[in-house]
Amino acid sequence: MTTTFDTDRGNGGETHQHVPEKGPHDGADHLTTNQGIRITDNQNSLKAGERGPTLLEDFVLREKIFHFDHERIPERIVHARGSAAHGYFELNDSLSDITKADLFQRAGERTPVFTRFSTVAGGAGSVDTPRDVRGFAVKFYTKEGNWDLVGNNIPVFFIQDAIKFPDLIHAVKMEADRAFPQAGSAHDTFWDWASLMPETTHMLMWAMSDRTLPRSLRMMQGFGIHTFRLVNADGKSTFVKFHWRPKLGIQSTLWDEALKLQAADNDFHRRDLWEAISLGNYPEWELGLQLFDQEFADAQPYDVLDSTKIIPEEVIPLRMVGRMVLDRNPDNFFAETEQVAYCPANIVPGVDFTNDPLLQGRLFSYLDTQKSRLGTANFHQLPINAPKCPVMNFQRDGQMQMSVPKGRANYEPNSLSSDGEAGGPRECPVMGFGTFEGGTSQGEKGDKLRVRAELFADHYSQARLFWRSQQPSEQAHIASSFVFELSKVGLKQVPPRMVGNLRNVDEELARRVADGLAIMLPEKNPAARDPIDMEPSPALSIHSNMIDTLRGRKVGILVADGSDAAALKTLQEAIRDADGQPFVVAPKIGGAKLSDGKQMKADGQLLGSPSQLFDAVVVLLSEDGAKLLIKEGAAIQWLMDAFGHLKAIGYASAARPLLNKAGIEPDDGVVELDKSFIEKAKKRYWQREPKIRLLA
Ligand code: HDD
Repeated sequence: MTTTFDTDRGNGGETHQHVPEKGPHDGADHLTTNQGIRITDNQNSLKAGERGPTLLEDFVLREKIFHFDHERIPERIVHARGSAAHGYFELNDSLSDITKADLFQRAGERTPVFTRFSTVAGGAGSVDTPRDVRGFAVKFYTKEGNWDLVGNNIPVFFIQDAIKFPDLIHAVKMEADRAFPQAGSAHDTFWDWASLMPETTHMLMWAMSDRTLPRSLRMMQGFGIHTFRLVNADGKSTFVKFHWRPKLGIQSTLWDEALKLQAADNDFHRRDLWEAISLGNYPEWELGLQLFDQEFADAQPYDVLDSTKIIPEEVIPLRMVGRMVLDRNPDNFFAETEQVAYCPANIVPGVDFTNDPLLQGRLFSYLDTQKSRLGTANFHQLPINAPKCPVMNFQRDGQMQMSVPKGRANYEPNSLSSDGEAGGPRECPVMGFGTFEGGTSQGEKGDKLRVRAELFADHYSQARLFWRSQQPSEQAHIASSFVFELSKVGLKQVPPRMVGNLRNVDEELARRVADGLAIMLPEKNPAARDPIDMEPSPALSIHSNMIDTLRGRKVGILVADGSDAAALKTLQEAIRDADGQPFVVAPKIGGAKLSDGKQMKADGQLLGSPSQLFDAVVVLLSEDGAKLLIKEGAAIQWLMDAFGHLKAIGYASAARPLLNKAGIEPDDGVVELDKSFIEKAKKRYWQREPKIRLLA
């Protein structure tokens, strides 16, 4: 690797940019130490004699090992595993009537962003596809400074008050004494804690649904969760909730599929995001706003400052105002994805906080964590964190100070300019950030109290709303997830307590979970506030809102020697025409000799390309190919899994014996190959599930 200097990134000063080495003697730049000394030999340390000890004098070796020893920084306490990309936000509807934020003024204008997606519970090296909430953090580099919208792919949170966050995270992460399980909530401490905290119930419904098993980071929604404010030039405030809507629609995997994906590809989501961007299939989300005023807030049966509550879209529809496109992969994972430091307190004029007690606590936590993670109060100077607008103040010095402030002015006020020196920047009362001062009726002017407002005590109405808004196929997944998770709990008092809470959500759900665990239906736990029946919200269902498309999806095609070359070509073209990605799988990576006598290279070998990696599959085999693969367990499993994961299966008639061997029963999604396959491949076949799986 060679080191060059690139001054063109951010305003954080010079950065090292690593350029791949082109090979020996090909005119590449010289290898140097960090002091710029050219290195003659990068293969051998300096020794006393040919077989003698290595000498302390070898500064080239020492510097290299020293640097290597310090390459890691503490991983994030939560959201440690993540993947990110650069892109832009483009406004398509001016919001100047409701906010003075510069990025929301001019339709058509683009603001650069860096967006990081993450799992919550697992460590940085854990897998991509556990059942877990996904982080959805966007850093907007606006002309007025950085604005970070640090959200999740679920619109509510587990707790109402930040003081409970350390308890939540301690309970969900690997257990304190044994350091397992990694990256999952199916264990004693999480459910012990959650069952004692009825306010988690709404979020648990979402967490046990398919929302926590996204098919791709490109196919999930994002939410700012809290109620924020937008403030216009006249100082008028409007409440807002932020929503990101994926262009590709929401799509999730099945639980069995997610488990198998972990084995097939630890980096399934990271690779998918990287490859989509590399191929020019840029992921895209629309930004939608739910806007409302104090009068609306006061009229709701829940508190808009409570982060365990949504405002149904049917009540306040989304105003779509722009789109985010991610069009560039990071140049360096550590420098960008690892060192990016999001903070909900990074806000621009025209956007403001509310008194949501969860948000208020976050305003402290993130800045604090960056100091321990990145080691210095100057972390904002790292190129990925540096604003793309001027930064001018009198903050000085500190570890790893990268800028070289000039002159004597490091305090304010000063009168140095009257002596002809630079006096430095001054306050900006008109354009600067001004905290919204308007009164609200949220009680913030009262005495100092450690209490929550009365409406926060309703923990079940919205959990019930979520349950009642799901399709039967989704309800079966939720009930089964509760059964699975609670089946992993060894503390005998916990499952009945949890089911006792679920009786407040829905009796049928509680009964199904109790049956699945083979326990007696426990007493209903007393509710602090009786739930009310809210109007079901169809927008909360994934299954009824799925987009039938091949866009952004992959179709696996199994071939072997003798497969029909013309049929393969036609199929690949049809998939591409539908914006899908064909992926040819063969018993050998070198490919197969097709019917035209030509050898065709495969995209993946059968053993390393199980069908869970695809959204639909095709078996394009000749009679001989089918005879061969009927003896290959991986081919049979390939089909069984595709069927079990409710995917469309297309087949050439000669492949029928293989389908029979795999126990594939005919249904709407299993079709002999013709043009209709492309339409079939755009869907999942939920009606197949009860025939092949005993769900709770
Ligand atoms: Fe948090 C990271 C999202 C509540 C404390 N959080 C973090 C990240 C996301 C969220 C997406 C990763 C950002 C990245 O990619 O680097 N967190 C949320 C959401 C919450 C929430 C949507 C509730 C609505 N968080 C929350 C609370 C606290 C924290 C209440 C503390 C009181 N969160 C942190 C943290 C992290 C973090 C410890 C770890 C790494 C980091 O901040 O930079 O400060």
